[in-house]
Amino acid sequence: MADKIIDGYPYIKYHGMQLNEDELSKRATSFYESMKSRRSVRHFSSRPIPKSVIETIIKTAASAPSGANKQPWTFVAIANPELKSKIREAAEKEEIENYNGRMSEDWLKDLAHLGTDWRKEFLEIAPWLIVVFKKIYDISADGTKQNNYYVSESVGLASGFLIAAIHQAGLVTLTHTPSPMNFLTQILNRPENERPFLLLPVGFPASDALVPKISRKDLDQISKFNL
Ligand code: IYR
Repeated sequence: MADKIIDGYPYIKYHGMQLNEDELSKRATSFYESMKSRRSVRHFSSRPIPKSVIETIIKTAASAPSGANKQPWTFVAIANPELKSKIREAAEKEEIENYNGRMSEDWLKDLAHLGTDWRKEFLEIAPWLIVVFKKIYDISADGTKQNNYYVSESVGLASGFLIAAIHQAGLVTLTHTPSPMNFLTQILNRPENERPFLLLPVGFPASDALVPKISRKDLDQISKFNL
């Protein structure tokens, strides 16, 4: 079918579903059941993951909505061992400072039950690292700056999609935010319009992986319904 033109812009038909309530409920429940088993995992297996799987996961992330559809993100996927070692070394250098003075006593107390510390061996063990960069502006082919909008919101949404895609594939990740993380710009040689946003190791969990015994808030603690 030919595109429909409105105000000079092309539109295509959106093929949505019109499910009955039973089907709706089944689908919502099944996705919830799947997503609620997701955990941030810090103990990785070094078992390799095909590049094609990482490509597909990134395509899912990039299906997220973004301000003015600018898609202001770059996903840098790293399997190269030398690069991973460089990233680990630089991240640990910052984290040593963080855990030994830059983070407040309250912050360290809030983290104690998660068992985190400055050591980030997962950055070398996990077969892939994905670094999400946000593009604070775009550079067009002729070198001029182009605005992006709601960049952090957009890249946050894409990162959520990325984490969901990793989980749905049967893999695990951790949203790691070494701070400051400008070392990623240098090591990965990214252009000046890109800022590191998140660093995610991706892989299978180690066979003896442990996760903290923690719970999620109840629905009535996190929602209000106005009928
Ligand atoms: N970036 C540090 C500290 C850290 C901070 C928060 I908030 C966490 O939820 C977990 C860790 C680190 O990665 O160890």
